[in-house]
Amino acid sequence: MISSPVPGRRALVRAVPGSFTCALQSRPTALNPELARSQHATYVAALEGAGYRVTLLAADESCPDCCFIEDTAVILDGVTLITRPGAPSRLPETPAVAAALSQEQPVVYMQAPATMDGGDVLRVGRWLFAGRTARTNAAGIDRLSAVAAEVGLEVVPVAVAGALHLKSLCTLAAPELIVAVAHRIDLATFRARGLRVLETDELAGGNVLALGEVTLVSADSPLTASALAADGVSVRSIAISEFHRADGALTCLSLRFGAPG
Ligand code: CIR
Repeated sequence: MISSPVPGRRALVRAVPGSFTCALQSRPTALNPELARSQHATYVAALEGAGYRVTLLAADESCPDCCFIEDTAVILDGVTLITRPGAPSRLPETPAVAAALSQEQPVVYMQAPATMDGGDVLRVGRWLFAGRTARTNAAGIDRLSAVAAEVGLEVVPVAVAGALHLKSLCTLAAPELIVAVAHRIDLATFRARGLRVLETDELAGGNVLALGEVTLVSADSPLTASALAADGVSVRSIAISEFHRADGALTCLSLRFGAPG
């Protein structure tokens, strides 16, 4: 078990605002910022336990969704693309994130009408699978493709229906192993590239966070955790129920350098 920082592993997270009660939700239910903060603290501790040096950005009360920081940027090799989140209420989240990320490596921007949420970008090796969703449009994917090409990465567009983001449905669980919610996405895209896919029937199971030696799994997807463990993946389950209630998941709570997934 790792408990001290591993060189190259850094993560940026953003605190949960009191206004989290007004976060975007596909199914409105009451949200509890205090519970979310407690779960966020556990999440940060898990990143640190996996060797990540974590920087915490202050919350912005005028941005109820600001803790879902993954959507504001796509970190590539030597350059970071600051996105234009597809929900207008989330556009003001990006300047503070851009300022923090520009300390690490050069940042470039996306211009209107392009939109993209980072939750739609799944990196596997040299591929960037990019979900076409209500949040990420064709111009956004074109911009990502242009920036990615400059650093030798290839964008593979993926059609996504009935989910907020591509990574709501599938993520990287271990090198060359994708975990995906069954029957919700065309898995041929992954299999054609030699990737294995572990399908799960649990909705919360499609979003896991591979951190090197350990992969975080939502406590709401115990069967996925068991299946991954049986496949040889070292898993750790953590509770993020309050973020699920606002359509969030594990990957969306951080931006990571040096992470495999
Ligand atoms: C939203 O609707 O934008 C937020 N309530 C949830 C964003 C979750 N982001 C992610 O999974 N990458």
